[in-house]
Amino acid sequence: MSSPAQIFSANLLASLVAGGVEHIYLAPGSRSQSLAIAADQLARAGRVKLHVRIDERSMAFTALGTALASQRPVALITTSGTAVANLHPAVLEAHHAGIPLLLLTADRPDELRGVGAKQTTDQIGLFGPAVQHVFDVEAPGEDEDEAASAQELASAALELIANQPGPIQLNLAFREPLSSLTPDASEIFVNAEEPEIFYEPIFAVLSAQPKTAVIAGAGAGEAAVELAESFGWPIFAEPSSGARYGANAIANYRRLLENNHELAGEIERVIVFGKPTLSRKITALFFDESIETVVVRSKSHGHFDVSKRASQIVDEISVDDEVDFDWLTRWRAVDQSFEVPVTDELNRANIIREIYSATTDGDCLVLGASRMIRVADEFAPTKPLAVFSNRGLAGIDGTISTATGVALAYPNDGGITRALMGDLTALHDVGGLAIDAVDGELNLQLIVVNDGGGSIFEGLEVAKAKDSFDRVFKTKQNVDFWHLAEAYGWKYLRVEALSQLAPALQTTGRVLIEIDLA
Ligand SMILES: Cc1ncc(C[n+]2csc(CCOP(=O)(O)OP(=O)(O)O)c2C)c(N)n1
Ligand SMILES: [Mg+2]
Repeated sequence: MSSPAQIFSANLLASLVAGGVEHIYLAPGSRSQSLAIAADQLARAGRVKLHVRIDERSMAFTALGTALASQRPVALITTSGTAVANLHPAVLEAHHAGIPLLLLTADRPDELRGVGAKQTTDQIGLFGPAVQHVFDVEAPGEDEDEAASAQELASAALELIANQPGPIQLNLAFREPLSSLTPDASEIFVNAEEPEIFYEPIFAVLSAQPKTAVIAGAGAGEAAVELAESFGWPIFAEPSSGARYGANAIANYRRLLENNHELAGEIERVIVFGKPTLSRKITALFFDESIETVVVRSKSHGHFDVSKRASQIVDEISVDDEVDFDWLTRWRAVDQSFEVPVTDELNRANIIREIYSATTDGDCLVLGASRMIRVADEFAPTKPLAVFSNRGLAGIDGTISTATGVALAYPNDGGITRALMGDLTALHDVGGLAIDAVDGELNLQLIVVNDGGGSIFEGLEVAKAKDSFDRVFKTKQNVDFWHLAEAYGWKYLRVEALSQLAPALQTTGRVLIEIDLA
């Protein structure tokens, strides 16, 4: 006999898959058993990719990476209780970076809530404003048409997420019997309709005169490049903007601004795409009273207006006259004059150069938070590459898992996912090294710049008080990355000279590359 829980779960997952979900993540538990069974059936039939993890926190970041790289909704299944809370860090990042996650959180039915039943807490409202919607779904029962209501729920969730990418919680109560072996989800085929998109773009016609710079933060995308190239404006693009390429990209913008080059003083207007967070000098432009700020709305990162001075918040831009291309010519010349001579020292700038030169079409990069992404912003060449980073909240958590999720979304022919991070960032997510063998062999490199703690804080005033600094900021660590890699079944390479880096970057499979900068 089929249990109502199983009928509901089989239809829900079959409908999500029909509606475009390609990856399901699962961490096991009893309350969510009907969902697990349905997910397994769909995966065995080749209709979806299922990834099973032990730790929900790491699982959620892996799902985040997959959704970030594929730009498609990814479903996550958890049991009730603390399992749900473990999704929270990734949910926050997904909320702030507009990453589509469908959280299927199993729960007890009404009669078991608030009476001390085990593994039961208030799961509605747990994520606060970090989820854009919570569906509080009652336990499926004998009398209802569970198949139809599950299908309606799936299409409502997919429509919401298509209109506003971010996390959505489907809190699903289940009553005994919690599962049955029928119906088989893989035999359910649902006709999914394309979700309706409710979106009205705002057009703006700007004056062609002001000397303009385009600023591309995280999630900016190619629209920023198109605008800059159409009107001859220089573009200052962060590494994970998806816009750091093309003839208008000013590779050395960061050093140029930091040196207060006079050309920077001539900027009269900035047009912002995405969420720029890496450079104080860029933020200063938004607060400069003599500079007009125009913000382009981002579907993923909301509209960025830190100084609350945006003269306009728009979607598409045209200009009223011819623009003066001499402005761009001057930027290009100054950009070239800021090129730094290349040495053969093992330093951060050269690490970035080697990684960018090894990475080509079909490969991709994941950049952890902290120091190295800033070094990339300063020294990375302009080159059209897929570069991902969690800049919604810029946490140092979940980076190994995010990179794994990106690699799982990129099952391309031999391409390599290279994830660059600091030592503390790597240690924060050691659990992410545990990968399900069923996921197959991944070409995934974890490049850990080991400088013995959090060196980004060396820029703080307190760094002068060395003892205090070492204890409460630097957090020195002595973890043996070789044994760590061994324990989790990863290859391990250690780089102590720059000449060793390029060959290490050609390693296939799963490898942890430790770069010794201590
Ligand atoms: C979850 C989380 N906790 C704390 C921080 C604050 N934080 C920012 S950078 C950093 C140190 C990172 O050290 P490491 O990964 O070794 O990078 P490094 O700067 O040394 O290259 C910390 C603790 C954060 N961003 N996210
Ligand atoms: Mg460090």
